[in-house]
Amino acid sequence: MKLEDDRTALSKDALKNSFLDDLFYILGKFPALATRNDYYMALAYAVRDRMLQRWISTAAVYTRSASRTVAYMSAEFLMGPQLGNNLVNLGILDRVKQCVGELGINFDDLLQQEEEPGLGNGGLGRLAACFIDSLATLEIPAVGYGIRYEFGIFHQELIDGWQVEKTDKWLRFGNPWELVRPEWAVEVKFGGSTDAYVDEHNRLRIRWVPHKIVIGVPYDTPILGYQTNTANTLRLWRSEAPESFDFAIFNSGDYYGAVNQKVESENLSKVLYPNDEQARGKELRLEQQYFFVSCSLQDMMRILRTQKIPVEKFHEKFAVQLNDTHPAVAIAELMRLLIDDALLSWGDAWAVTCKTFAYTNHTLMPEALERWPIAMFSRVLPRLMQIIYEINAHFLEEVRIRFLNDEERIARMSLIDESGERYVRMAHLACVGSHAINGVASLHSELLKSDVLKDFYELWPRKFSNKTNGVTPRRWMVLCNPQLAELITKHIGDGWVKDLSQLKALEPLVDNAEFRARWREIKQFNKQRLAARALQRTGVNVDPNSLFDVLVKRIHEYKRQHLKVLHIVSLYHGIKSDPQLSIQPRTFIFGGKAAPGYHLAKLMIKLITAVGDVVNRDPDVRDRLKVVFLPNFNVKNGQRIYPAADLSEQISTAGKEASGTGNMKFSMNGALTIGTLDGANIEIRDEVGADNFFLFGLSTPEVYALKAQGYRPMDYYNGNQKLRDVIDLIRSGFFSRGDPELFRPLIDGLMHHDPYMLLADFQSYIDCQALVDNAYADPERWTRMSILNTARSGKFSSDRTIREYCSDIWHVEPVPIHLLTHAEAGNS
Ligand code: F58
Repeated sequence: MKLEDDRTALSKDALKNSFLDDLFYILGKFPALATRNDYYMALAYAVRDRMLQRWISTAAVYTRSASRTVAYMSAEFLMGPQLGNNLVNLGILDRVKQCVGELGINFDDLLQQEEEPGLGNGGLGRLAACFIDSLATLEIPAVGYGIRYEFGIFHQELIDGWQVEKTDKWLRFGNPWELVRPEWAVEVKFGGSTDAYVDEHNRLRIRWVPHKIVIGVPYDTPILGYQTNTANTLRLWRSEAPESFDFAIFNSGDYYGAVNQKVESENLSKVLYPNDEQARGKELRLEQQYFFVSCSLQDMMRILRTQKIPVEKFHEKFAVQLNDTHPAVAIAELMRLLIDDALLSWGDAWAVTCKTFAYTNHTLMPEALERWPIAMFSRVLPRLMQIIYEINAHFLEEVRIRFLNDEERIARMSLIDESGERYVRMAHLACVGSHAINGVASLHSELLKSDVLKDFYELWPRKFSNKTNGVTPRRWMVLCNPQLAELITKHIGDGWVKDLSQLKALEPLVDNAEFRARWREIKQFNKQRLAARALQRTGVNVDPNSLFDVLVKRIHEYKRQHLKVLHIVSLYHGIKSDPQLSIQPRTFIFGGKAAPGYHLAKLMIKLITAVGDVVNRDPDVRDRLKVVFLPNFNVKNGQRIYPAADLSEQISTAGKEASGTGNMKFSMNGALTIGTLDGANIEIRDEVGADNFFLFGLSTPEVYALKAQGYRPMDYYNGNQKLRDVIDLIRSGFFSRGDPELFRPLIDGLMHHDPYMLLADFQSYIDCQALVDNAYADPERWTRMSILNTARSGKFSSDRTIREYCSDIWHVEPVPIHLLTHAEAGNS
């Protein structure tokens, strides 16, 4: 009994004992020799023991229960560091901090030691991470299925103001949070051919004779809910070569050939594609997608067998959510497993499949919709190609009957794009094989219905719904902004952490001067912390009393980081022309990665840093304006940045950003937003009130109308002196040491094409920034607005989002877990 207590108890003494025990018996070190990483690992193992007790209890209950399980399939899970989050969810953060301190170790150093698993590009991957946190917190049986990339999103460095990519070796020092489960490995087929044969029962069957087989090995990470006993699983697949496969080559004496086979198989899960748009025509990417999808569905089949549930009831056990189209090949794969392996009829298999899947779309950019060349698809996945053709034949028959041979419509809707080179359209496959389709913010869902997926909406209007994104308040408030969390809890209790709508109770406190003062003090503290960090990382000294104006997200033309630059240059030009110009001192903070092959995005980074180099050095302005680009924006850095922001920049062209989630993190942490009517900005503004939001720019209908009437950016340039000054200054080479060529691709692009209409929105943006200045000049007014932003951000908890998915799409119920003792676990 004693032993059990020590390994799982949450008391200070027990935790301290475990920590030292793990240092001795897992790391094999004693304090005099222990490195900071040894201490981090020892603490992680001590925490993991507490989690494993919950994990085992959860597994025991789930194995016994027939309850429906959510399988969240995503090619990306941008988890961020685990230690702090697990401590928050276990409710022992402060206690552990104290313990570690008493042992003479700096707790923050240990948190810093963790290499974050950056297994995602941006919003989509981070959303998956927030969702699995909420699923566990709401006690919903769920598994996250994905890929255990050996290299996550690249590490960004800035050299001479240019982005340079370094590999992300996140597994270098080991990963204490995962457990490998080789006993549940599965085989995945690739390439080769198919043939038809008649089996011993006289049935016509298809055999897939692959060119290669790869083994998928599951690596499991426990995902703890906040103050619950639920610990769900994130199951990520790593690819390995099958041992037997090498034999033939080995025997022929081709040792290198055999080893190469192994290397090739392991390549599959080697690296995350760093594009935040479609990786066009990359065969390895298609192989990655099929690999994790096939592994995951086979895993679900194994679970059905264990629980003695017939495959006909697959959909009763599992609700599979497709996080965009990257896992959409799952629709064809489940059909293959049901038909070829489980011998269901086409009709029965199709009914099960459609009741299993639901699809979330995350983009409105037509060029970002995934499609695979037919030639490649057939070569890599010959059996799946056949199944997709068959699905298409059945589907087009339905369209034909419904719309009476409307051939244009049929061509538009077909799963196969035949307008030129032939492609498989993954979004169409996802729509056809799912019973539910959703967008991620209200405007986005409307635009899916009226534009991107219009034909599908006309065919199946009831499949469509909106699920506005959310973020987890555990990581994005409690963990990253502990002082604010404490202040809130002091005034309204701690119920808000699980029910964010309770933040509403803060509203009356805007009239409490003491509360406002403390609110400001906390923001100031967070700003000082970020300023210290900025100095350390960039050498730029920023003033924590200046307005922190922050733009952090992937670098993309549609997100318009260069519009922000135009604003900075206009202020710079303004001060140079009139040194008495009255403006609020501002620090412009940028962060974000550019896809390595996206040249214009990389040039945007160079433009930001080049403007920064001039502005930060110029004695006429440097006390009023500062520009910093914080390298390597990731979850860990985000946790320092959001709480320190005064102003959140959400300035995409209306109709382009599906939702955004950074916008929510800022607002929750008391930053005010300057933004367009795009994505979830609209809903944020609806919630916080128009008075507490800085709105500018064209609306989506205005953008469409302007485009339709023939947009001529030159007209804006010619008609606006200020805009001309700004463009001309950049174009002259002033920020590029006299080289007028450097930024020409960007500037010429704006003057002659400007697909994202920066010039059309320029004046409105500048005017709106003047209103921001005014508001910031009155600290009491600003603080009121800041408090109201937090108080009214309750809607943007991912708990709310997940509740909606549960009731409208997945039809799943909570399954509470009680903690098992050793003895009970042994008997179950
Ligand atoms: C993002 N998409 C949307 N894609 O841009 C953003 O508006 C939304 O808030 C977020 O999803 C969550 O819904 C996004 O991050 C990717 O990173 C993909 C990675 C794989 C290739 C295609 C893009």
